Amino acid sequence: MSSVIDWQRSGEYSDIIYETAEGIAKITINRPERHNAFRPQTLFELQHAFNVARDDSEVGVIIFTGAGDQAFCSGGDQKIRGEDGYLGDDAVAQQGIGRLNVLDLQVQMRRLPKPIICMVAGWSIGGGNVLQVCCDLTIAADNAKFGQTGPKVGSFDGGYGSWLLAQTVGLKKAREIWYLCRQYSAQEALEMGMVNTVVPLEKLEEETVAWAREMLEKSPLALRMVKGAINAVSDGAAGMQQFAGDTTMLYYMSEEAQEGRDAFKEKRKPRFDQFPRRP
Ligand code: S0N
Repeated sequence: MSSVIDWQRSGEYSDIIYETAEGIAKITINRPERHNAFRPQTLFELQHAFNVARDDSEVGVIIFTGAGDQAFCSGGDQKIRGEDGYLGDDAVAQQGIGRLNVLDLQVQMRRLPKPIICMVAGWSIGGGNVLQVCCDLTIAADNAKFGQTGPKVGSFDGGYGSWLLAQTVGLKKAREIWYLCRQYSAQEALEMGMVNTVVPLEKLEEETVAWAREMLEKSPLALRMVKGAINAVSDGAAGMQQFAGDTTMLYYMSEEAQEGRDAFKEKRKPRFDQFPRRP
């Protein structure tokens, strides 16, 4: 894949790569020898990188991808799966306690108020495909293959991996994907609405960056609100809480809210009668 943009690398990571250019952050899982399977350390680093991208006011769109052209991500690293979750190198793992920390990453991606584009070459499988489903948009290369393996390898995702997938591709198709554990081509994924477009592998980054640039021309607050609104429907009270927080942020930005703050600081009664009672 040739690069169409001058990525600048930053951060100290072992399992991922963090790069930025032109208002776009690119986060890459970098474990190609395991088809970019994630372990606890990978997920800690991904959480850190997504936070960096969230806090960077220069960044408007995030691309999430995997190293190489063989896989976006093959899910949880089965070689370090313990009795109750995935074992890492940290103090918790030393006690023999496993983690299921991909769920924290999924929630973080859903709540992150900037669009995330999943850029998929090769495999998008298991918990990796759930991460793909959690992204706002997906651009697939023509060599991409999608599927869930849980019932084959002794796991399942009853959260976003089940019902968000069902919301994305429909109930019958979601059941088929989970019950049969088949693998689907990029074209099939497009037809079932799991991805937005399919492009030749050599055009993958070019197309993804083009979509990111197109979004960067749009109003950041409008994109934030649309993401929050779409997710609020499926995230229930947590989604509404996030969306309500966004309305509070907008209210803080108004002169009306600032009058309340100023009146408190100036020890006077607020003059809210200067603001219209809107129809
Ligand atoms: C992707 C597959 C189909 C590709 O097959 P292919 O092309 O024949 O390549 P391989 O030779 O199999 O793979 C190349 C090398 O990569 C290693 N590898 C691949 N996938 C993994 C993996 N997931 N873990 C560890 N290693 C992996 C291969 O072993 C090989 O290396 P060598 O030759 O050195 O052995 C095929 O690889 C495949 O089927 N992979 C496994 C896919 C899978 O089952 N993934 C796990 C599914 N489950 C999850 O993701 C957990 C769900 C989860 O995260 C979760 C859900 C709910 C709540 C919490 C959690 C949580 O865990 O946090």
